[in-house]
Amino acid sequence: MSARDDLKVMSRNDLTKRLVGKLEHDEAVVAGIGNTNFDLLDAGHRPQNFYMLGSMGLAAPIALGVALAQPERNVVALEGDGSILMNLGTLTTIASLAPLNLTVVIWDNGLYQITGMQTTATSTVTDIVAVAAGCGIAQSSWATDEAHFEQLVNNAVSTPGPHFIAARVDEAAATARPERNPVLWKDRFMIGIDAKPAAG
Ligand SMILES: Cc1ncc(C[n+]2csc(CCOP(=O)(O)OP(=O)(O)O)c2C)c(N)n1
Repeated sequence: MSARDDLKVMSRNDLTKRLVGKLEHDEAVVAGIGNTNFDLLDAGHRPQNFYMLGSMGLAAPIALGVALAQPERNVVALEGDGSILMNLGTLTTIASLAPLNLTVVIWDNGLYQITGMQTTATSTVTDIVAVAAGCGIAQSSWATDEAHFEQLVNNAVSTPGPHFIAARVDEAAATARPERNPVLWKDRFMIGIDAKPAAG
């Protein structure tokens, strides 16, 4: 039993679109493997989006690196519960380095959905917000409904972080798929965040 048990299950795709709708400037968004990056693309490609193809648990550390390298830019990591569970140590690093411009968003469906719906520990015993707070990310919250999620995102992009937001989400099948070309996305992202000049 965890605090998660009583929370509203929301549409992952809808929440992703609400999040992207709150971005006003050149915020970088780093999305983890599978549904998180499928839905980010579905919300409309932005040059400042990076789609992690292939490895779990890397959205938050990549986003951390961008946040540290570009302290003037707000950076958002989107990650599934299974993926963040695979790389929990990154939460302690984020808490220790405490970048003011980083927000981690977790889509918690309690599943390793895209590899066959195996359940994760968040479906039973683990409260990922309590984990993040315990790692030292003081501003860690569950989103209780869509309006609260938007309020948390507004707060995250306008006040000093790091912020950690988790939402219980559904298992709807994603429809968009980024082209499976990691170098292409890396290059586009680097150009999008001014880390590499656009080819003349
Ligand atoms: C390091 C690593 N281990 C295992 C896999 C296989 N794998 C790919 S996606 C996935 C499940 C991802 O679960 P989650 O992050 O919760 O996202 P969901 O599929 O539920 O949206 C697994 C086990 C992988 N790609 N990388």
